[in-house]
Amino acid sequence: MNDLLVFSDEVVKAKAIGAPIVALESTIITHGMPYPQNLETARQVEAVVRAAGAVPATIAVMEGKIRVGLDDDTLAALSQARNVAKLSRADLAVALAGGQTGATTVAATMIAAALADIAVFATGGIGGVHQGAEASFDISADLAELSQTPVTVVAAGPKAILDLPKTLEVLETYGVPVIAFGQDAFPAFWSRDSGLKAPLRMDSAAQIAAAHKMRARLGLQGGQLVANPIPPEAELSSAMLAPLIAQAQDAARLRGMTGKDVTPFLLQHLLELTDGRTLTANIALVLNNARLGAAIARAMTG
Ligand code: PSU
Ligand code: MN
Repeated sequence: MNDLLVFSDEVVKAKAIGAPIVALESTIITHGMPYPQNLETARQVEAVVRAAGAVPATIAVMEGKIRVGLDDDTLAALSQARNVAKLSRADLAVALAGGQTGATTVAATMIAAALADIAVFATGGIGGVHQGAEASFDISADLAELSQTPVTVVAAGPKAILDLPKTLEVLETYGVPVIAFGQDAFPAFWSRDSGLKAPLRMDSAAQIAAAHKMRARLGLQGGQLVANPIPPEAELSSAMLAPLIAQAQDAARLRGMTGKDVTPFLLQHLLELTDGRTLTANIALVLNNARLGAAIARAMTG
């Protein structure tokens, strides 16, 4: 494994002293946000993790290696690169065997984090069950990953472009603990309240860390999903978003979008329909998740 994983100096040092580490994904950089906001956000997320007393490890596949912790030049290059591969569980081995470069989704980042012995991962939103999945069968590999890889993922809920009740049902079937942080309602990415009750609620990082460790003691596979509501001042109303989400879905259907292209297409379309307001909210919620991720990582080591 050592020849496949390449750690940044900062992560090597953190590992040597058992300091808390937070994994971060790269698909949000290459497919989730436009340049230059993607680069600014990636840097800010790392700064927030450091300010909160943990070490950031942004994960990507570069020339056939899993890089755990990226230097600023690599981050800058990734943020501007075009046609970067979006790597999920199905693609990871193929990309590595072929010496390729690509961004890791939530699923692939979880796999890499687990290999690197990193227990906590912060991102924006996870993939889930798409609207119309009963016909399209479009269910993100992120959900199956949460059921088998022991990483606690901090997100602002599944992206609001998804079918949230179905996403919760699949997570329940898979036995994934879905924990709303500090409230009863299940958050919906750009909005604090999806109108659904979260299956579980926790109010402290220590509780989340303890539950993560207990799963390991029980020999249970899989991780936890922490759904951290977007800060109130950054929230977008779901009433305002709902018709725009429907419009974006129609556009995706009309263009025959399928597979990996669906999520990036919907996010980009919504950014245009809201004059960038979904992007501003997305940035705020990622930073908020990075802060909570650092607190959980600290509680794990403490
Ligand atoms: N969160 C964001 N923006 C994103 C993603 C998450 O705020 O772009 C990415 C993640 O990498 C997630 C992926 O794993 O979208 C889900 O893609 P799909 O629905 O194709 O599984
Ligand atoms: Mn999909």
